[in-house]
Amino acid sequence: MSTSRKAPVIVVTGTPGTGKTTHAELLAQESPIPLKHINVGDLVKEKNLYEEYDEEWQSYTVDEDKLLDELEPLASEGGIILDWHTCDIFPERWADLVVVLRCNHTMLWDRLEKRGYPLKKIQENNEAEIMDVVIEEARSSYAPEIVVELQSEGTEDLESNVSRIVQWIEAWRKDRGL
Ligand code: DAT
Repeated sequence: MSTSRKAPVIVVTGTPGTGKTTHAELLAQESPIPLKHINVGDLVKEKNLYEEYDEEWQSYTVDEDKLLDELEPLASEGGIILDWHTCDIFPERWADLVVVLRCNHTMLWDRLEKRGYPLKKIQENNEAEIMDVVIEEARSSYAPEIVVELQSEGTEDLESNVSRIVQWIEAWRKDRGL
């Protein structure tokens, strides 16, 4: 929570496949103020912010210090959407809103299968969704009033979620006299 930011930092999180990137892209288009969509996974790859690539899990082991250094100036400035499957490494002061997307696990399984994930990675993520891993992480890292859990199963969810966040942005700005 910062008093100096003129535009908010919105964290969009959730198990892989719940719809973070789809939401972040639409939100960036529909926001009343410019918001830059930062796909943290892509940033990690582009800027080599990882320690190694894990062949078995087909994923990068993120260098958290490097990642936080890279993001710090952007978060201080505000006007960003942070799209990542975890949120507990971000300092609490960065986030103005934390959106946790949820999806039923059969649908999630299909989405991850279509993405070509290896079976164990599908199973791990599916289990994480069932066990509420990301929402619990968000609730233990941020004030309850800024954490919002939203269903992301169909296009109607996507549209209503994004319009809800747009309304939140308008209220956030009004509260600050912007
Ligand atoms: P994430 O960024 O969380 O990994 P994504 O945005 O890439 O997820 O979405 C994964 C797939 O599921 C993609 O094909 C779009 C689809 N999808 C996600 N949320 C959806 C929704 N609410 N309505 C329709 N399709 C959705």
